[in-house]
Amino acid sequence: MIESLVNIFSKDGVLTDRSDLAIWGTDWTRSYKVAPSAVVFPKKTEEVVALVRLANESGFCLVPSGGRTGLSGGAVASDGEVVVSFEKMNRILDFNRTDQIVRCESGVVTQALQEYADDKGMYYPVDFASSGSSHIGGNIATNAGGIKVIRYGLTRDWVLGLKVVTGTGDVIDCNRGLIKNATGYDLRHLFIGSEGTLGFIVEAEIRLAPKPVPQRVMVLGVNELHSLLSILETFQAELTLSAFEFFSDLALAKVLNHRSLQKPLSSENSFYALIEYDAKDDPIAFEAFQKTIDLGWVSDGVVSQSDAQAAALWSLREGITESIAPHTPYKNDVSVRISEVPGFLSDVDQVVNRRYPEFDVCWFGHIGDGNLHLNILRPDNISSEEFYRRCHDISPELFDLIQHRGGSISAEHGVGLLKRDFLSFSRSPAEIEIMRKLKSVFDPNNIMNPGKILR
Ligand code: 2HG
Ligand code: ZN
Repeated sequence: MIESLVNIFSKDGVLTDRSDLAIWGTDWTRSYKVAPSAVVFPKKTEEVVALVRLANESGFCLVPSGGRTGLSGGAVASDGEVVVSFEKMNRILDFNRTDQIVRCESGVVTQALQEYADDKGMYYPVDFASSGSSHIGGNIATNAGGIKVIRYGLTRDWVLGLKVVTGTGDVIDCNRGLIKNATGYDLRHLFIGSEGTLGFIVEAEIRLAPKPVPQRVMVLGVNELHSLLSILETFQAELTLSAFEFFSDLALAKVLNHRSLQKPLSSENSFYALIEYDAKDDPIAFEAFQKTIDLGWVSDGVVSQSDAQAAALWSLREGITESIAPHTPYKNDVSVRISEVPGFLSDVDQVVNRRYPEFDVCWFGHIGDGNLHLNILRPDNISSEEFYRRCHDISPELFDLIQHRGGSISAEHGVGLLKRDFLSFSRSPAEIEIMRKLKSVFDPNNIMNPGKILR
């Protein structure tokens, strides 16, 4: 197999050293066995096609790999697969100003796309803490969300075209940058969020937005979890928000310690809301702020006076994942519709207190999208394996609540390996059966990221 791979990618495009396999065979999850047999680095679509044909003929499996920042094990290779890294397919190919579309290869780093858009006087609004390393191909494969979804939507909303190599080695151009295209099934949307189980995304056409007006960031101290939604509604009633995030005092403490930062407020609060809005709306935002103080929902607040201060306030939220990483947390990325959030938060609070009494639980997330990140932190005296197993065993109780409220067990991180066995809490047997049939159409020999999403 290695010889055939070298024929396609030449010697320097195939890695088999144990240390390289350990790097490219995994993502940010740390709970799964990592055991690929090789890593390859295609430079063009033809090489991807040749690889897929070879894999079908020879019967080996492929795991697509982007920036490897995933949190659900979607890019983990545990069973002798060949990892296909797109980091050498990282060219931005062109920008059409009339269409406001940029065409790029899938290995372009999210931040590079954001900077390219900025250079062109435009804006790519999908943003998250891992923008500096995640790839646009990975974002598409997981339909990544992030911190601006409340205003700009998810990755799906910005993809106008996809070039894909399917699991059978066919190359298809989905939608070709069209805004309107009513010619039957939109295959583009099947690949968005498919986590590399149907084919390889090799190129994308991404719509850009006009540059936003200057933004302001406010951080508010909140004492009760259930006040968060009332605060959101108060602000949303008067102005358009670009973000509405929250984090708990434990999350804040971890970031302050990890990044050696100062507290944003002098008061102690159980929770914090981070709100971003157009700076020109300051008077309206200050009025809303006063209202939330008068109603007793907010105790204190701080507003950015400069871009640097706005970035400093954002780092309190964006630094959480890396700050808690040393605790190898068990991740939950769950969502319900907005109207269900208050009831859901109180349900979750009860489960957490009852089932995780000996674990610290770190609450944060995109509450404005109904999306909660619940990270259970591993105590030092429990091994990672034991901790993962215990949390996994408790998960169904949390997922029952989500099912009951019609929510999702994975809001934006994907199913991967972490949520695979729990898929039925969010998708019906009929849906799962259709998903299986779709998989067998695009990837009849099950060579594409096997074991992810579906067992
Ligand atoms: C975020 O919102 C990311 O910061 C990561 O989705 C969430 O670490 C997590 O659980
Ligand atoms: Zn998130």
